[in-house]
Amino acid sequence: MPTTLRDCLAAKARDPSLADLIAMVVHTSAEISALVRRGALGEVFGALESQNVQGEVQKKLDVISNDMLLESCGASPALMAMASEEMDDIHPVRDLTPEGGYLLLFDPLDGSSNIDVNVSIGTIFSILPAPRADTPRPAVLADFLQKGRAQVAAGYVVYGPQTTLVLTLGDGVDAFTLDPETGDWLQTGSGVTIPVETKEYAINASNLRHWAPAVRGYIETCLEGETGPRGKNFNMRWIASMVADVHRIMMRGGVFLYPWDAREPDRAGKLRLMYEANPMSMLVEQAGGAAFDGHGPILDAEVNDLHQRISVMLGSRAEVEHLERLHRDA
Ligand code: P6P
Repeated sequence: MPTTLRDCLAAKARDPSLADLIAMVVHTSAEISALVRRGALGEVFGALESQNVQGEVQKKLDVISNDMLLESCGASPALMAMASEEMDDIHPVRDLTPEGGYLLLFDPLDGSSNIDVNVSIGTIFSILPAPRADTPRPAVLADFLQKGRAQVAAGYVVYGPQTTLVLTLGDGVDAFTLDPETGDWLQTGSGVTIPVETKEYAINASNLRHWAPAVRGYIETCLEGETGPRGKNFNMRWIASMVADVHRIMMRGGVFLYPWDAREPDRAGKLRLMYEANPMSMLVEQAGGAAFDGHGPILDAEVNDLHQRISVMLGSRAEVEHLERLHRDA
């Protein structure tokens, strides 16, 4: 009999209120999955007039899934505040206390540009410890500005042919698949590990002319194949949905790159640190991989802003270490 998510959380989460919060996020993801599956039948397609803090047009389902997470997770007693890609400011839930608690950050629907064309998308979440406050006070933005290494849990739910949760509480990575007949989350992966070597990379190759020399040189040597300096042929995949591209890497290895590029020279990268790169990097490191921002480990990146961007190169450890050497020698 497969292990259920609840049993796994009971065994791995030292704090039952952390298990409760994760269970709430995952339960809501199952509800989001049901909306995604209905697609055009559910009148949730299309874009709104509004833009998010990133300046991106918001899809109806972006905002709907964001509001679903706000409403459901707010009931979790240890949750002090939330932050989301879809909200400019933090969302305080209850006052900080001497006992501490948790801060929840999420990208409610990553890859949402793929919603209307039936390509896998997903929810990414990160859980940070809430500061302890001797005198109760609402959480403030500065409470969120913690390095990725401080996360107590991270995960994503990919809405694809299966609805799958990949989760870490800092003690390895487990995978669970939603049984559409019973609504149960059943364990389908335990101690998930990323192969150290790979022959597969994921990058938006149309940006080649904008990349820094180290990245351009890396891709060009991959393209030279077995007759070139890498001595092996590579394959390329790009789904343009981070949660789907990273899931492939978690399951079979590979390296994912969304590096700095010259289109936005003052911006470190396209992807967001707090609720995309940090949770994915925790999962990747816990699975034996590596995650690099062009200077050092993503999980050690300085945090200055809730919505700051970062350059992302993550996946199979040997391939990321090769990229680190190229950047060091550039
Ligand atoms: P591009 C989706 O919008 C996203 O934030 C990530 O999920 C994805 O990896 C990336 O952007 C795709 O970006 O420039 O290839 O469309």
